[in-house]
Amino acid sequence: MTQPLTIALSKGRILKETLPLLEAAGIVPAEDIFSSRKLIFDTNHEHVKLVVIRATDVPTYVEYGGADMGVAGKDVLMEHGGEGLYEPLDLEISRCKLMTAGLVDAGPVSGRMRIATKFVNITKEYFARQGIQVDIIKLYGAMELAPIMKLADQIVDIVDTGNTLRANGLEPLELIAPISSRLVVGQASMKMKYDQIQPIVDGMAKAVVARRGE
Ligand code: PRT
Ligand code: MG
Repeated sequence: MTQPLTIALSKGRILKETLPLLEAAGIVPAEDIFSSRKLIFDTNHEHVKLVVIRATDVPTYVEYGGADMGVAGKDVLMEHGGEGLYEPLDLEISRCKLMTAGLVDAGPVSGRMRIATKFVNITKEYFARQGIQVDIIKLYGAMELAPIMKLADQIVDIVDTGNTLRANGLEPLELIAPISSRLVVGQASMKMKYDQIQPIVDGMAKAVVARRGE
């Protein structure tokens, strides 16, 4: 029997690059996702639905079985911790870097460094691994502003071209991790719906390889 299958997609910049890979695996939304305000979409497969949600909510939905599988940035997955998830495929899309950054020509810091970021768990672990004690300040956006306003000495954020840093008088410092988007599958779903999930993983994997040659 075919069971219902739900795929959680990150809205925003990842979505546009994800849809062609899904299509290569034979899954096409029944209507245009970008011109709709709906959250749940039917597809060309009667039993397959797409939900389009905040990137940071994707691993949570998949972990708890609200969705069977999903697509999210490695940054989001690292911050979440990955409990309950398999990560069978690097989609090689939405590439960027997770980095520390600070003001250009910032002097040495006396005492504990203050780091502003939305990636609290990643930051804690990154500095702890080096035996450096830091105070972490959680922000939800515009991390670049924090050093300028003397809220923090450094930030941990996503860097792509580096233009955002430069435009604000900051420079990239250390690479924490190279980032790309990943396909994740809930561990319980993988057991229960393996026959439905594995062909989708295979189809997307083929598309990823084909894309490399372009
Ligand atoms: O925006 P929202 O709060 O809803 O969620 P989100 O920020 O998680 O979503 P979105 O769509 O902005 O990003 C989703 C994912 O895209 C991230 O989790 C990354 O895995 C990936 N990605 C790839 C990026 C970038 N490139 C990127 N350049 N995410 C963010 N940026 C931002 C970055 O935060 C910084 O402000 O772009 C700026 C840096 O870009 P450069 O080119 O100036 O260096
Ligand atoms: Mg964003």
